[in-house]
Amino acid sequence: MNDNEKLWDHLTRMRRIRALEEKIAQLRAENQIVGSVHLCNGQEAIYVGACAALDLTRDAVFPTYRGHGWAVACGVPPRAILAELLGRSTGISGGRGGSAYFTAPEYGFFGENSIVGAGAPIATGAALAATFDGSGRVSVASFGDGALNQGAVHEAMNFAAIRSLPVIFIVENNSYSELTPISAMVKVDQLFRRANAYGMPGARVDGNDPAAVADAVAQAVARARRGKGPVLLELITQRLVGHYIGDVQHYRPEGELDEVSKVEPIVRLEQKLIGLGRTREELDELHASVQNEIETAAAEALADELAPTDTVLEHLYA
Ligand SMILES: Cc1ncc(C[n+]2csc(CCOP(=O)(O)OP(=O)(O)O)c2C)c(N)n1
Ligand SMILES: [Mg+2]
Repeated sequence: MNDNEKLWDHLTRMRRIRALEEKIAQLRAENQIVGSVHLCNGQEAIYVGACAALDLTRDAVFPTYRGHGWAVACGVPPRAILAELLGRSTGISGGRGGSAYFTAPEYGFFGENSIVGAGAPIATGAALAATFDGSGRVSVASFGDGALNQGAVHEAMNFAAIRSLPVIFIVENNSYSELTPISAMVKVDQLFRRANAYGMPGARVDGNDPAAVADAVAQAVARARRGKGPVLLELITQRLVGHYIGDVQHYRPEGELDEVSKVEPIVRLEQKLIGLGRTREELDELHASVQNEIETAAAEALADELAPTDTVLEHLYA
């Protein structure tokens, strides 16, 4: 693939994630989907860029509750994600995981998690296992800016560094932790500099540019596969929606959403592709075809059977 084709592929995947999130928002508003849902609109370039640099036949991604985009980027079919959120037995986790807890290890997607920061020690454990099993696997722990203040994340980064484990810590810095700006929580605004404290490299990357993300993650992966240990990547992005569906976002300064909408990753990538010779018609066609794909997936998932209630306790360990 040349650069133009690669960017087109990134755009297709980012559009697929956005269309899925928009459909999920609609299904939640209609109460077809119930419960708490966290969307990733605006952060798509991170998932698409990072997954382009991974070998998902052996690498493992550990996302958060805001994980639908990671799942799509890992290759989980949107239809299986929609069926999952709709509580259908055809869902990727049998309709038992829902929006925040589904898992698809066969795609390298090792489970969402609603405990802020909890993916970091799990990913570090998977990286430790990789040093024994000869798989060459690299683990990716992805979490938010707020999660960087969790004790478990510090412990995981320190352990990974001292053992030189093949794990990449990705901070999706969307500048908010629920309703609180990161500037109200930490004195140091360059979060990647915390890597120094553990003796690992850290870098800040434009998280709204999939090519920049892919480059940074590819370097980190190559380093980790050589046995050189972890890296902390701070990817700067914005979420274009509330923390959860229903969040009225009163905490946002006036005009902020308008500003971030101008630099959001899909708009930017489309402008770049036009500069490379693509036409507005081609871009609109892509948009329509991806939306159509998601509409079909949703219609099919809605027609599936609900997961049976008599098996609700299966696979439950307590
Ligand atoms: C251990 C723990 N503490 C608090 C919460 C409540 N909580 C849910 S999401 C969230 C914000 C996390 O912000 P960030 O890590 O920046 O991720 P983002 O939601 O922005 O993707 C908090 C505090 C939780 N789920 N788990
Ligand atoms: Mg955040």
